[in-house]
Parts: sequence; structure tokens; C-alpha cells
Amino acid sequence: MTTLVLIGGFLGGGKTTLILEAARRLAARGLRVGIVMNDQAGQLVDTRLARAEEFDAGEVTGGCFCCRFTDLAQTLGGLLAANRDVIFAEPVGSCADLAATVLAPLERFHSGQYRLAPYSVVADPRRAHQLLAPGADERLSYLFRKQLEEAGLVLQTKADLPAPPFSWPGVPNLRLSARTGEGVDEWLDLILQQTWANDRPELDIDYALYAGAEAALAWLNWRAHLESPRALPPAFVAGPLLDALDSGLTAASIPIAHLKVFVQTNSGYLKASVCINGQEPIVQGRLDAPPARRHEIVLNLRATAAPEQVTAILQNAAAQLPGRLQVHSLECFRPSPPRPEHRLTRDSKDSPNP
Ligand SMILES: Nc1nc2c(ncn2[C@@H]2O[C@H](COP(=O)(O)OP(=O)(O)O)[C@@H](O)[C@H]2O)c(=O)[nH]1
Ligand SMILES: [Mg+2]
Repeated sequence: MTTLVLIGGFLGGGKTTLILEAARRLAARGLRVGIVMNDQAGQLVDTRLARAEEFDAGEVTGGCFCCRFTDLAQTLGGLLAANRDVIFAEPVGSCADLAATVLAPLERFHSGQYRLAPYSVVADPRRAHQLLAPGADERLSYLFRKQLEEAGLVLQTKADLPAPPFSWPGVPNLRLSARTGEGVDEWLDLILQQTWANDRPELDIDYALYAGAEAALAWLNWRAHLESPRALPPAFVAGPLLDALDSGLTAASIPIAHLKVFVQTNSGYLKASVCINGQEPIVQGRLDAPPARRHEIVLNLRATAAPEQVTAILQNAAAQLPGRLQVHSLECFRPSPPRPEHRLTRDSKDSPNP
């Protein structure tokens, strides 16, 4: 039976990087892997990256898995038809209450189709210290805690980076690094052997606070083509764009939750991202991709601000790009309140739209 691995956790926590590393390792073991990405808007950097690495990746857009459960089931069905052995599904990093709104409905309405792996939730220890400290943004702190409270297994990610000690009580914690591979096989062995059990206490979540936390974020997805007068490597497009955005956001005192850009040319691609203001961008893909004149740019930004503010900062940063820009899409909004299609708790009947 196909194993479905749902990996939750906050924006920038390391879900996509872990999924791709795990997928490479499972492919090397001879398993067929599928991936489902998810976002509030269209044009996802994560899906581009997974497909650039030639994984079979689908996506659910326009809302989180819980609000788009029917779309999720359909996308999963497509991967099932393609005989995937393991499917990784990554919900939007601002989503919580997934045990009741995604896992339990999958168990109830699609029983026999998937073996559900224990619910893993990532936590970057540096983010945990930021959001669990006194004085942290209460809205994001609430979201971060609720995401962890329903975990069957907490993955302390980015173990290769220095961070103060962090541990989430009540469930097993596993330290791993998708970058060095530390802990990844141990996690895979565990989720391939164990099954999600709907035996944890019901998550005590206030949907008004949850909606308020999501709405604290400006959500911006943008896609454009750049035609430059001379050939440039993708890094010469991604780097200055991220720097200009980071400087603009920092100057306006806007905290970045996750800023990522994917640049594709005829001969290569590059992804760069920043999770904390002023951080050196982390780059994946081909830094040595040959120069090209035409670049496709997909940018996803989540930051604690008003949408108009981040749109203006993007427009200012994009105006500095060296060449002619053709913008195909720009979506920028505050996520609307979550309205799950289903909400099943251990003993309850289905209660949609809490
Ligand atoms: N050093 C290090 N960086 C990581 C690791 N995992 C993820 N990152 C970086 O953290 C950022 C956010 O990771 P991503 O997987 O996109 O997070 P997501 O939003 O949870 O999917 C990216 O810049 C990654 O390159 C890791 O194990 N070590
Ligand atoms: Mg991701």
C-alpha cells in the first residue's frame, strides 16, 4: 500500500528540503516517490524545485490542504494511479489542525488507499527560540505552538547549524539535517515502519486566533520573465533581487518569515532563500549555470506586514533588475480565515467550518 507522509511545520522550517533529500534517498532504495506541495496562491517555488529535480510533483493551490481537501484527494489519487510507493505531502507553513482536518478525513474517507505515516512536524530550533521567547509576536507564536502540539514526531531541523538547545515535550524529538543527511535515514526508517494513530488528545485550537495569526502575514507570489541586454548567470538575477528585497523589508522593519526565489533559464535553474532578515541567502541548484539572456523568475514571500507594503517593496526591487521585465502574475493578500472541508476528532462526527 502507498505510504503517505504528511510533514507540517512553520514557514521556512525545512519541510521542502527534507522532502527532497528523503525522496532522493528513497529513489536510491528503488522506491517510486510522489510529492504534493501546497500554497494559498499559485506559482510555487517548491513545486518548481521538486520538478527541476525530476520528481513527480503535484500541487494544491488557492488554499491549504484542509480547505482544499477534495483537491488534495484528487491530486493524491493521480499519484496513486502512477503507482507511487511513498507520497510526501507538504501543507502550507501557516497551516495547523491537520490531524483533524486532513489525516482523520483521509483515514475515514479513503481507508485502504494509504498507509498514513506518523505526523511529523518540523521545527527550526532558531525559529523556536525566536517565537517561543517572551516578547515574541503573539500571533505567530500561537501558530507555531499549535503546529507542534499536534505532532506525533517533532523534527528538529538544520542540525548542521549552531542553535541553542530546543526540545518539544510529550513526543519523540529527532534531530536531523537535510543538508548533511544526519538523521534522515533514521527518520525514514521510523515513518516507513510506524503508522499514524489517531490517539492524541484533540488539538485545542481557537479558529479566531488561528485566522488572526495567518492574517498577520502578507502572502506574495510573483512570476515574471527578465530579458537582459547581456547574458547573465541565474545567480546574478536571484542574488541582487533577494538582497534588494531583504534590504527594503528590513528598512521598513518588516520581519521575513520566508522569502524564496526560483530562477530558470534554458540551461539551468537556481533557488535562493532567506528565512530571517539579513541572513546570507541559501542557494540550491546550479550556481555555475551558464549565463543566459532570458530568465523566468518565480518569487514567494511571506512576511509580517500589510500586502500593499510588501508589493511596493517588491516593485522597487524588481525595478532594479538589469533588463526588461514582463510580469505574468502578481498575487498579494492576507490569507483568509481557514474553513476546513472536514474536521474529525477522535469521537466526533464531522464538523466542517469550525
Ligand atoms: N543549513 C541548513 N539549511 C537548511 C536545512 N534544511 C533547510 N534549510 C534551508 O532553510 C530554508 C527553508 O527551507 P525549506 O525547506 O524551504 O522550508 P519549508 O518552508 O519548511 O519548506 C532554505 O533556505 C533551506 O535551504 C538544513 O538541514 N540545513
Ligand atoms: Mg516548502
